[in-house]
Amino acid sequence: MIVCYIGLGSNLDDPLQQIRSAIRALQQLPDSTLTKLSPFYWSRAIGPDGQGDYLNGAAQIITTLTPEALLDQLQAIENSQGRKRSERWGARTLDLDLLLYGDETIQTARLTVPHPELFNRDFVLRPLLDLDPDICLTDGTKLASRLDYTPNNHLRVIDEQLF
Ligand code: ROI
Repeated sequence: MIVCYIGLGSNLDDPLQQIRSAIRALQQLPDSTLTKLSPFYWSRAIGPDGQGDYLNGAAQIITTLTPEALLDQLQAIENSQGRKRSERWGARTLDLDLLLYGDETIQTARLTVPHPELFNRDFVLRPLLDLDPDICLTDGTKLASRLDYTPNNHLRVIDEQLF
């Protein structure tokens, strides 16, 4: 069993409902168990102006799926919730990013793990650290040591119940 972390984000078509439905889908992933969910935050969009705020959080799962099989599952969930990949950095109904897959480093055409933007985004790092404050990369980098250096996207923890 491998411990994995998945980033969730939505800023279109009722983000609260998008994330609720994504959580239900993650609970039903084959050969996997959803073990923890972070608090969720509203965050200012990185990308073209005029987008609404994003709802962001993270999930911990344990799985026997390979990284590619897990990615296929995550993309199927995104697609089933109407994900379109049109504009780069444009608004989106649902984004599910494979952030960490055990302590593996993966570099293929489809997949870069650890996620390349991990250190640049507080809306990814903050929820990840909520799940595990001691989390480290294989090279020994403590993720907690990087939070002060990420740009501020003005995270506000949400009041609503998601799960
Ligand atoms: N901005 C925020 N705040 N949260 C996201 O999840 C997010 N995802 C993206 C881009 C368009 C880069 N901007 C984002 O893919």
